[in-house]
Amino acid sequence: MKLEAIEIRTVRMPLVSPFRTSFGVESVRETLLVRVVTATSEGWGECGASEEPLYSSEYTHGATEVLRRHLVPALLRAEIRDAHALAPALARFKGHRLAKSALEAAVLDADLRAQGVSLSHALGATKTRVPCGVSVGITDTIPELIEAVAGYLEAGYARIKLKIEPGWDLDPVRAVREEFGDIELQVDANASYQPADSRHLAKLDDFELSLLEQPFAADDLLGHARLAKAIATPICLDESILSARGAAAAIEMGACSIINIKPGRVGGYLEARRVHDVCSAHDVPVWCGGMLETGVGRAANLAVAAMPGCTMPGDTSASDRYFATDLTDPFVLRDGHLEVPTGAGIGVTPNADVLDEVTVEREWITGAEA
Ligand code: OSB
Ligand code: MG
Repeated sequence: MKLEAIEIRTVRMPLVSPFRTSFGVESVRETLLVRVVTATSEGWGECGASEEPLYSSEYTHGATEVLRRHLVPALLRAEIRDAHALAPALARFKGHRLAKSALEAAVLDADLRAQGVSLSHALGATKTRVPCGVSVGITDTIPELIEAVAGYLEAGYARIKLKIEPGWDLDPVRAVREEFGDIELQVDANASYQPADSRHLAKLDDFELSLLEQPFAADDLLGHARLAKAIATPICLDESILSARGAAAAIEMGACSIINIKPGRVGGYLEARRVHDVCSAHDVPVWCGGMLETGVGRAANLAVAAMPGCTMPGDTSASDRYFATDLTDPFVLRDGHLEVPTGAGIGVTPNADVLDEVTVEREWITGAEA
């Protein structure tokens, strides 16, 4: 495939409500979109990075910089045959998985659109609609949390994930369990605990949670393995899993029994499929995580959520959970499910007017400059 030009756009979109986690509050989603233009088609990818490097070391301006200075010029010079050749062509550049994923997603979208094949088909997805969960941020008070959860349950979400941190764990979880009874409930600590907190975390066993996500630091696989032996609640890893090889190691060590797949975190949708396959081979359930994506990233994530090993509802929530106006036609929750796009590529295209309105920076890079 001949890549003619690549556009990088920084967008800023207000969230409908501030999203608070143990590492900070996000009120505006600042991220970047990549558009790839070929002789016969065009493709879009979204970057999971945010304004500040709080979830991982990547952040929007850093991702823009590594794309413009290193990844895009190298890709244009590499003259790759298809999207599968992108990761090998960029492998000498260490890290920057969120940035690489956005670029690969755009190339994959362009490639699949040219072939008239949907991303879900290309990934071997088997579902046409997927049950959706919602990730509920930390609130100032428990009544505010109860109100937020009540709204999401009323909207039909199939499971609730509560963000926790030291000082915001047992009481809010107990309150939600008591108020709403037998709902599917899980918690995400975003690496905010220490192994010394293990006895405290074991008290979560009282609440029959589906899982405890990423209690310890990303590089503490041993700590997670020890905790998994000490508590009944299944451990799920997010930040720790950066590749299919890493997933295999974490599973073999007993560091987790469930994995949250975020395509950006593992460097792209093709590696996400490999993580899925490793997990399926070990009977480890997976689910598709989220990074507060616009409709562009959400469409692609729905293809991941539709893969056969994704047996738990993911963080692929409807457009109105995030934005008043999405970049694409809105994804609407029906009966707790979102439909998996069936069109070629990711199956959606950003609305040009909305996109221009939220764009704060844009640049084109062509083969000539590379
Ligand atoms: O840990 O899963 C996480 C959002 C940003 C960064 C990390 C995480 C999250 C979420 C939100 O939990 C998931 C979503 O709805 O996109
Ligand atoms: Mg998480």
